[in-house]
Amino acid sequence: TTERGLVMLFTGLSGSGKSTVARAVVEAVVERSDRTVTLLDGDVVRTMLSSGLGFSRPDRELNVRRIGWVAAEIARHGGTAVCAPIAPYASVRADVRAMAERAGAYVLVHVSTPLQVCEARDRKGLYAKARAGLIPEFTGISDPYEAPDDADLVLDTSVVTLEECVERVWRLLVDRRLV
Ligand code: GGZ
Repeated sequence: TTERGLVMLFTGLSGSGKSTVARAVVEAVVERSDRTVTLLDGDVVRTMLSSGLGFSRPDRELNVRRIGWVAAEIARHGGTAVCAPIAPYASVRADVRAMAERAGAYVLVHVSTPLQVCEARDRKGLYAKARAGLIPEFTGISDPYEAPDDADLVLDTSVVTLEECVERVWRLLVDRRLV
């Protein structure tokens, strides 16, 4: 039933690997199914869709709600939207779920890589800056991350390889008859 629209949201901390997993999932879905996929990745969204927004609670809420709205529109027309914002607030994720489910299917993936691993990786040096007080309201350090209790899948990239993450997401989509 590839005509049914699909929204997939990958939520997790900065450096958790959600963008990497999301990109690999997009590749797999494009290769293995007839679905057309739009990736709404954090960086691009913040440049194009949410330019001007910062990281206060209201700005994050607006950012994630915009992503959810665009994703739901894509799903409403039978497409697949893969989104990878931190999306730290449960209430906003619930709004996204509601918008998505009205339009098609919704799959929530929690990329649960522990903070200490994300911080040890510190690919962009942001955690060091946050610890030094140079970035206020940094998720996990000085700003909240509300872990979801409604995730369809939980992936800890410090324990599971990228390939296995992709296979687990793929199996979920197969089980739900979404691919
Ligand atoms: C968290 C921040 C912050 C603060 C800049 N807190 O690892 P990155 O760099 O590439 O991904 C992070 C990205 C988070 O943006 P999102 O749009 O995904 O966040 S939200 O869903 O909460 O709206 C990080 C960078 O932006 N970054 N400042 N204070 N991450």
